[in-house]
Amino acid sequence: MLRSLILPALIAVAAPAVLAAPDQAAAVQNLALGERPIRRAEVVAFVKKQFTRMDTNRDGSISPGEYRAYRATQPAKADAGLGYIGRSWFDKSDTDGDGGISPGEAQARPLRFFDLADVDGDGVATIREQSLASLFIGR
Ligand SMILES: [Ca+2]
Ligand SMILES: [Ca+2]
Repeated sequence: MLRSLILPALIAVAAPAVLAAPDQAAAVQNLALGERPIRRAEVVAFVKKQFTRMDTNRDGSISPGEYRAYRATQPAKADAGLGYIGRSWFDKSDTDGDGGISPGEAQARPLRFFDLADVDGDGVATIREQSLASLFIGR
């Protein structure tokens, strides 16, 4: 419960920094694990971009049809890493059960995995930290 209050605040703080650094934002192609350190703000930026791509009718919510369409064209799991949309993504992400995925719901799980990886909580998941988390991610 507490987490659901804290996360939006963190997101609000992290997002402008990404927007102010277009070079870094543009470099966010994927969130593959084990290749380079990943910043928490990158996860937020990636999921936002991905959400926009998925929400083809631009109603601010991902429908089951939009989810399936994206799944059919997304990068391979190893390339997408933290951003991979798995088979159970929709059911696990729709935490309020309203049949759509909101931006907040879309961010919650990847950020949870990120926080799992970022053991020391400094906002960066090092390659070493990612290798530990990859044992849990995708299960
Ligand atoms: Ca939509
Ligand atoms: Ca929902």
